[in-house]
Amino acid sequence: MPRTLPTTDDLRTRARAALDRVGVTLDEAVGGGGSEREVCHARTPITGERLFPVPAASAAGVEEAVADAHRAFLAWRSTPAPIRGELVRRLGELLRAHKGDLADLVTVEAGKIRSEALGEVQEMIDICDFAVGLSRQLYGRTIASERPGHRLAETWHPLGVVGVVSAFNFPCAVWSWNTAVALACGDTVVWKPSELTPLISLACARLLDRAAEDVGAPDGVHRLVIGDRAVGEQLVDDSRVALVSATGSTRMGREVGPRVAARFGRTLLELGGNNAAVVAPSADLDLAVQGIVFAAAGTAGQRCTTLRRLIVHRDIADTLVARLTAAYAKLPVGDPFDDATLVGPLISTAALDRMQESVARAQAEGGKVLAGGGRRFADIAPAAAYVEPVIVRVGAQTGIVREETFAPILYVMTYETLEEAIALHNDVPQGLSSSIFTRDQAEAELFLSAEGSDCGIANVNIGTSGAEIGGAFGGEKETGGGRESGSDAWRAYMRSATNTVNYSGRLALAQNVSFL
Ligand code: UN1
Repeated sequence: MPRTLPTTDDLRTRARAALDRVGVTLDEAVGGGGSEREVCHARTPITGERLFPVPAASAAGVEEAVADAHRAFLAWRSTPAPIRGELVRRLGELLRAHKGDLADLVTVEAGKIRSEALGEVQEMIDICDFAVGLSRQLYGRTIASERPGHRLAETWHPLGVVGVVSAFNFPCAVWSWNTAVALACGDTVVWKPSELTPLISLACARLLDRAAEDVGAPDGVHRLVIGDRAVGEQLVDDSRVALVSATGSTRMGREVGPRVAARFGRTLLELGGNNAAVVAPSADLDLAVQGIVFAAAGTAGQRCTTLRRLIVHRDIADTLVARLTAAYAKLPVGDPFDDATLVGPLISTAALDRMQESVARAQAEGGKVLAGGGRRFADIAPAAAYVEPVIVRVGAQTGIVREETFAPILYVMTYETLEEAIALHNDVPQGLSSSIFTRDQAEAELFLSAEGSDCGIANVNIGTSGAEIGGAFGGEKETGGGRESGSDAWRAYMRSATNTVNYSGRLALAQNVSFL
């Protein structure tokens, strides 16, 4: 088990080297004109300490960024979609060339273990490939007209400037899902990343700028605005921002949604999850244990798709729980750059406080802690938050179990009938991801049916996290209803127009209406 941590100086050197290779010069890093609103500090959860000051965009800088993106949109929307795809193809090439550098920055700033950081960059590469293909597949339908000599069709047009607001836990993949698809769709993007991850966003923005230069795309197809809540609010309230695609807490979405709706803008919301897995008596327990441990403890419980609730048939509950607690006892917690580590740090000590409060609430509500909870490395890195993932057995789906705590806490409950399990499963405010472990096909199909999981993602014999980019990603209820990434999520980034073309030479009104 890793016993030491890198020093903040080591991490600074590593981050600076990655930024250099990508082409980011920190001193000139943040464009967007005007005086700076304030300085934001890049920091690392590996030691909990600050790395570099990064200038944040001023109000004037945000205004300029939106104006630039809007100006670029007016040209970009008329660029043929397959030509737009060339920009995304070039971005994908640069992401491939800098995969290791970007993964380094993800690990430094978000604390992800190496394999997950590389996986996040791979998601970016994958969505670029997807969006290049999409640039030749923005299909509209031709519809049978009720009138002779008429053609009825649907056309998809670019929408405008897309404001992308992303969170610390997927500091670059979520940006890429939005940006690669938006660019192929003919939109331009203004990105407000999490204040906790400015360096990776500078690196991504630099690579996209380079791609735009290489293919001759208009300046302004993408702008980065680093800053606090005020920057996000400016995007939310700017009527030139046609779509606000925001990933974060349900609390954030509750503010963003109505504000954008008040100006009749569009939103795409990816908010909290409280994801569960049902484990049926027929489940392959070897597979279930592996799937559950990755989904619940992976990324230190900081995915929106993290497994937070386990609903286990009572006949196998003790066996499964014993196997899970044994697996948890061996989980290597520590330096995410160490290949042996599986659980890196939480993003902050504030996140650790919230985790401890939730565990205490669960205990007060009758829960029993079966594994984990100990803090690690507090002596050598008091500003960092390393914690052993926790399993809590609960008797009922009480208050805290119904909330999302962004930390590795797995609540375990039991059930007797599948109907009861599904009812428990759906009885939370959130609706992002779900899964069932079973070898009984009828059970699996029921879980996937209209009477089954009410989530945007429903899986069989695989955990709740780690979706591929090819499917649409998002969830229902307090998760916000948005769909990003693959399938036909692109439609959210475009506007459709219905066209009726009369080539008959005479006026025929629909529904046989006569007039004149
Ligand atoms: C998120 O946590 O915000 O399905 C996104 C997954 C990843 C994306 C998670 N592909 O876990």
